[in-house]
Amino acid sequence: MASQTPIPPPVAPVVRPVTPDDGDSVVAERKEQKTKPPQMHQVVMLNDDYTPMEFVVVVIQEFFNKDRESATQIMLKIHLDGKGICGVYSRDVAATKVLQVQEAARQAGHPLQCLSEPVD
Ligand code: TYC
Repeated sequence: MASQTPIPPPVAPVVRPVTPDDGDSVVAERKEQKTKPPQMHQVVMLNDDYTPMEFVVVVIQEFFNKDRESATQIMLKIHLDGKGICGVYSRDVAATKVLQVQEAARQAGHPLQCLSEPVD
C-alpha cells in the first residue's frame, strides 16, 4: 500500500498587533454622491426654400407644444436666420421629436429638416 503524505497540522493565522497610528495612515474619505443632471438636447429646425411657412408653424405647434403665436415667431426666426431651436429635451425625447418632424414632412412631401444636438 502506498504511503500517504501526512497532512500538516493547521497553522494559526498571523494576527498582527494593533499598532498605534504613526501619522502615516491614509484614510479614504467617502465621496459625496453627486448625480449630474442629464445632458439636454435641443431640436434645431433648418430653413429651406420650399416648405410652406404654414406647414412649419403647424409642425411646431403640434410637436413642440407651442401656441400659434410662439410657433409663428420660431418659424420666422428660422426663415430669417437659417435655423432655430424648437425645444430642449432629454436625448431620447429630442430624437423622437426629430423623427416625428421628419415623418410629417415626408408624408406631406416637404424637404423640412431638423436635428438634435447637445446643449453646451
Ligand atoms: N423658407 C420657407 C419659405 O419661405 C419657410 C420655412 C421656414 C421653411 C422655416 C422651413 O424650417 C423652416 N416658404
